Amino acid sequence: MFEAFKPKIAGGCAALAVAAMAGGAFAPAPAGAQTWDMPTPYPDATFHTQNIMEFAEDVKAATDGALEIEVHSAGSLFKHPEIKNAVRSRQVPIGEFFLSLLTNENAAFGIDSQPFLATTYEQAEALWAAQKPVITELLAEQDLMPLYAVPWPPQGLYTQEPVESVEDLKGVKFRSYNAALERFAQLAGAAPTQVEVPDIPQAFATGRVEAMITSPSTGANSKAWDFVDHYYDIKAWVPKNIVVVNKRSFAALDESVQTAILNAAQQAQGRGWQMSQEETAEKTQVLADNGMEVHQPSDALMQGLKEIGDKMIAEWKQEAGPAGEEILEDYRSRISD
Ligand code: PCA
Repeated sequence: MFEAFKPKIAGGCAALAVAAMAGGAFAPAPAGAQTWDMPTPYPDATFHTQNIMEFAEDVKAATDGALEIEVHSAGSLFKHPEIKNAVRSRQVPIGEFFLSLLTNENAAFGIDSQPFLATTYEQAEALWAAQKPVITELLAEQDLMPLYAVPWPPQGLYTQEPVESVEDLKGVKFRSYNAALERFAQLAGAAPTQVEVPDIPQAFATGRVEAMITSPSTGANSKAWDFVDHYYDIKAWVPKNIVVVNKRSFAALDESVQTAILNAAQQAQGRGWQMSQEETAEKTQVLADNGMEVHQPSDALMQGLKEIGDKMIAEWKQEAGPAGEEILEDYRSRISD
């Protein structure tokens, strides 16, 4: 069990610390510094995690140390699928997760993982602008507030054997990370299995999976060249991580601390999008430098994958109903401007 706020001894003043503790696990220390535990799903070398560490430093600096955010990366404090509920129930005040994991709660959360809907950063930005108001309301129902969201680089295909068309994916054991990717793999005739990022090397090493779709970042950080030879730059979608805060935890902070968090979040969002774009070419090069064959996909492969994407968007619309239609319309108006 973790306390949302850990009172700290400020300036060696024991009386203050005692007073803070008497306030109970969830009461903010009246004058001393406090620490927020922040669970995140991805390893330290991930640019998202590095961005969060900078965010934490910015908050500490802007509040003169009044609020310290302690980052617990790679699912070390809570497993990835538990992070959202841990923030919701105030076991921790803040956390990061893969936004489209919540698609089972509402299809609006998963639109950024729909194949070939938004495949560039510009489109991803328009999609986020259209999606944000809807998911902000949905999260508010759970006492959660989004602080910022940052995309992964466009998702590519990693395989052991060359892939000329979708048929070549038949029966292949495929690593999945959310419901949309699972559906995508199924429709391609592959056999999907859910595997979190820290477990990727082990899953390949033991033969549980033979192929995956993920960013050049996750491929490079997982040393994909140890397991697969081919990378296809299919730019399938640009999914996001989101950082959320518990609304009650946030409301309990001094206004100046709240402002510091919001400012740092805005900076982290801008910095994160920039880092993501820089990663795309850099990490693709790392794959090549380590001996992987980096390919542009064949027309036949892209056509087959896009047919799967069309089917999935139709299914998504059914599930998302009028709210989904609204997001799509807003998105389309933004990219046609
Ligand atoms: N990396 C994460 C999510 C998307 C990505 O590029 C993963 O593979 O799980």
